[in-house]
Amino acid sequence: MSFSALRAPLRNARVANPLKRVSPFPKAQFRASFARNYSTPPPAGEAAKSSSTGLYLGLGGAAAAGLAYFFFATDSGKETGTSVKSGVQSAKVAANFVPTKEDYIKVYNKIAQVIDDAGEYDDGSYGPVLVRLAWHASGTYDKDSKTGGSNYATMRFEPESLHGANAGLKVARDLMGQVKQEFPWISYGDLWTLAGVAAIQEMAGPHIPWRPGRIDGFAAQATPDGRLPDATQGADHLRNIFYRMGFNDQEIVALSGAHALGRCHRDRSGFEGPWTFSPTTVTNDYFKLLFNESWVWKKWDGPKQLEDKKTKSLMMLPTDYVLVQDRSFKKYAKQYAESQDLWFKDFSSAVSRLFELGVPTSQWVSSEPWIMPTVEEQEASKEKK
Ligand code: CCH
Repeated sequence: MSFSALRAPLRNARVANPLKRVSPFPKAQFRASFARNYSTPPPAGEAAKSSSTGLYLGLGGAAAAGLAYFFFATDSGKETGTSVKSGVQSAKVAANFVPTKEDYIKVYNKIAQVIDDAGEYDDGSYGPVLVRLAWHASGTYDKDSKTGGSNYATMRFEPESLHGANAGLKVARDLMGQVKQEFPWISYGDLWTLAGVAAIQEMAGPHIPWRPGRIDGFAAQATPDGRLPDATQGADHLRNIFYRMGFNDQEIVALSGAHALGRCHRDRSGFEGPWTFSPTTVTNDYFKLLFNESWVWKKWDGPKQLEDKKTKSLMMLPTDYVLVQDRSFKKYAKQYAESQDLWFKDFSSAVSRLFELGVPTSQWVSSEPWIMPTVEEQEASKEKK
């Protein structure tokens, strides 16, 4: 497949100056001032609810493949009982229903609608927080023990939902809970990763090859705290974390470019602010800004982070900044700053792999990942017919 086919078209014209980009979403126009410290207060009882709502034993693509249910792995009698009941409900749905790619496209479209329907939330889009959900669900993978990853969607359960790194993700899990009600046959792991794919593609990023097959598991399959990166650390830590998942230096840098999107929230991670001026559009601005701006340590009462000297409105985490300090990382960061096409290509394949971590090959419903068409591409193809 040629790379141009991988790349989702931009919805709207962009302004050449990266510091003055126009967001493709009218609603998501970036706020000119950063007067608000954070946009969305933390929901009460973060994660407490999701851990009980998440017991539904989704089957998704795995059901389509005729895989067995995971009735045996259990934490408590209550959980087993609820899961078996949910499993029976799923089985009823699944008995007469084998989802096709068209069905997954319907879920994709619903997610795209939810992303855009964000009102005053952050920069007018739920896209970035959904990308973070998909990444945190997948990034717990350990290649040696073959534990963690996106297969069992264990972030539905405590204590994983309460791990410090997952603060704020209840927003995203609750949103996907709504989508799940409309499409009860999809597994949470498939739903969350498909949401990450839809968010990247609908925010003008590259296509991310994706396929269904994840199954929902139990709290017992959750991974211990500490598997996701700590933003206060350096290059060695990044390597330890990402090598454990099976990624190399180039892929670490490519994946980090996701910080073109979204922002840090004081009440979630303790850090504050966006990385780029267009946090709802996938661009290589993150890399450009790392090289083109002067970054200085922010003087404040929060954790150590950098700010751009010129506008003091953008931020970089210590782990972002090591990408231009470490020699090996810097080489790739420079290439991505110089070519958005190259970054799109590498980002697409690294994210696709990330979202598949921890899923046994036998579970996939198709031998090759699918390209899910964007909403715009679907409309264009309808018009042609
Ligand atoms: Fe990240 N990320 N991330 N990140 N991240 C944060 C937010 C987002 C680290 C730390 C943070 C990836 C890698 C890393 C997103 C995607 C990816 C925040 C702020 C911290 C801290 C959370 C808050 O306060 O809301 C560290 C350290 C690493 C090390 O590599 C990778 C990889 C990806 C995806 C491929 C996205 C998107 C956000 C924005 C979320 C939002 O709500 O706006």
